[in-house]
Amino acid sequence: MVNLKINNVDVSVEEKTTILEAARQIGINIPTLCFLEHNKIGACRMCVVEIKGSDVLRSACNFPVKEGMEVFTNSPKVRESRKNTLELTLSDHNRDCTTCIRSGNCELQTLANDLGVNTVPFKGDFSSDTYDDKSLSVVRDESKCIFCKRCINTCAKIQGIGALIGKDNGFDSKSRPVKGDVLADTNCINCGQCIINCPVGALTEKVNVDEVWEALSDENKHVVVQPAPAVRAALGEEFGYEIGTDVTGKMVASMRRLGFDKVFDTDFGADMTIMEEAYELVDRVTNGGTLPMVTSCCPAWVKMCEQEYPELLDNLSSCKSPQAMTGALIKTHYAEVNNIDPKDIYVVSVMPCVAKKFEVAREQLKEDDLFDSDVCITTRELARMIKEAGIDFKNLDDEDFDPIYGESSGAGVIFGATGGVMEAAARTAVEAITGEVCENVDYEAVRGLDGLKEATITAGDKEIKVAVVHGGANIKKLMDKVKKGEADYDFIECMACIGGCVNGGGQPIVNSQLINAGLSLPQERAKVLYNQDKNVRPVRKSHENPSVQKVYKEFLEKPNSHKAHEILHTTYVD
Ligand code: HC0
Ligand code: SF4
Repeated sequence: MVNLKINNVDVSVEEKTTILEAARQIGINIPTLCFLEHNKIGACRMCVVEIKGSDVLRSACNFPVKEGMEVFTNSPKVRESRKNTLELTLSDHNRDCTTCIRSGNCELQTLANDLGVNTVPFKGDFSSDTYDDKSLSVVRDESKCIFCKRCINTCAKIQGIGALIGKDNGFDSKSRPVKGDVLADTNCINCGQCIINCPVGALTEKVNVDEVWEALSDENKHVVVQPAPAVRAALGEEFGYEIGTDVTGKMVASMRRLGFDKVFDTDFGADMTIMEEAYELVDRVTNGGTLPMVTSCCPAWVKMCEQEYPELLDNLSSCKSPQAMTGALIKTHYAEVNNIDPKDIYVVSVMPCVAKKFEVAREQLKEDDLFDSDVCITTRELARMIKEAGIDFKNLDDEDFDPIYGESSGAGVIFGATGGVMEAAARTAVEAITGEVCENVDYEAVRGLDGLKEATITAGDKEIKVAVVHGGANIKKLMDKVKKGEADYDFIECMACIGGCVNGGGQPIVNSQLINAGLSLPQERAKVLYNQDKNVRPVRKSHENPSVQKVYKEFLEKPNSHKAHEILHTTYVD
């Protein structure tokens, strides 16, 4: 152990602990702006501290403790230095806070308030006013970039992509596309992890709220909405609920207040995906199809596969994602049964993901000029719509989804967490292979946040080797092995975001101080979904969902039927 004093208080910590971590142990939060576990670069100089005997202020985030050290986190010298640095940062920051999407949830704004910085003495033009909104998912505003490099290192280290790099030197340094002038010209996979790691409003989602308002006010349109599994696990955060609060009932009620004609559920589509995907797997395993089969419901992973692993495109499941399946069934079966012209139906997807904005626009997800889903907004955009409409979210009574396309199993809801698709698929595939009812449906081995999870699932005399991987860099490691024939799996689940969709790029943005202090967002939000699976949903297997059974009986005949293939399966871009 190392013994030191911080602000005259004795502290004893393990070797190699940083001053930042040591201070936290005695309840002192040293301010940070650039620091993240994967961005320990000491660039923002917000976390500087004074060490007795040294004239140089040190960055607490990457300076290790030493025996006998005396640290001051709040001395006049420290406070003055932080203020000067913050003023300098603000001098090249477009401070239009009143109209900024991150106002109220901006780490720079919070720091300026906390540190009492209320004037900016420097004047002059900003070093860049480049505004890049060509991507369908991510908008870049260089006038807000503070060059903390969080996005750069998230994209490179966590996602393994490297679509953003630091360009230019000194005062002009900004995060910029690795090639060309716009992010859309790079290998960006649209995951939006850069957005949720950005402390300011330099990276934001492409906002599609106006299209939704327009549809809602069009009397000739039948407007239906489908929220993804993970939305209900995080939407409450935008209304002051604790992280990990289930707000499903209020979410549904608020959607009705917004004026949607029907509130359906992507979880229903998740059950449909499982039906098609589990039978596709059984077919590939028993009839010698391309293995390993790899899930295709994460559009950021699909884009990565198309760009970097074209030789593995046959490994991708041909199933459309739940979001697309729900939309496709609404525009076919639902339209037919309710005698509505599919052209008059407008499907709004609410997703925890900004890559889904890219997915809804894919040509492959279009039939007779009609897209499966018409527009995709994020959890954050939904929250803004609810606020704009003046809906008192907290005081809404819980309501239920509308029948058939709003009914789902526990298997459908766990899709939103890493391992969920695999577990859901196992529940159906095992019974499809053995023809027997399986009592134990908890596949614990594929749950949790390990970057790579492996398991062997037994179905009668068959053993199915599976892997679950999340985070772009982890996916790449695994896919490089698959490419070389070094990975002996039958089925792989890939989700581009760490923790799966619960931690998607469209989810509420949480101040990094909480995450740096040990909060596991994916874990807290996933608990909501696993609780729904175990304690709330009437059934836990996709094939036991009565609505799924009804749709097959009335419309699709059976999983992987000709009709199911026409409506629910897709192709990829080589
Ligand atoms: Fe997901 Fe999905 S689980 S990708 O992670 O498969 O976005 O939540 O909606 O489509 O269901 C996101 C979340 C979805 C889809 C589902 C899948
Ligand atoms: Fe990188 Fe994902 Fe951001 Fe694209 S969306 S720049 S891939 S982190």
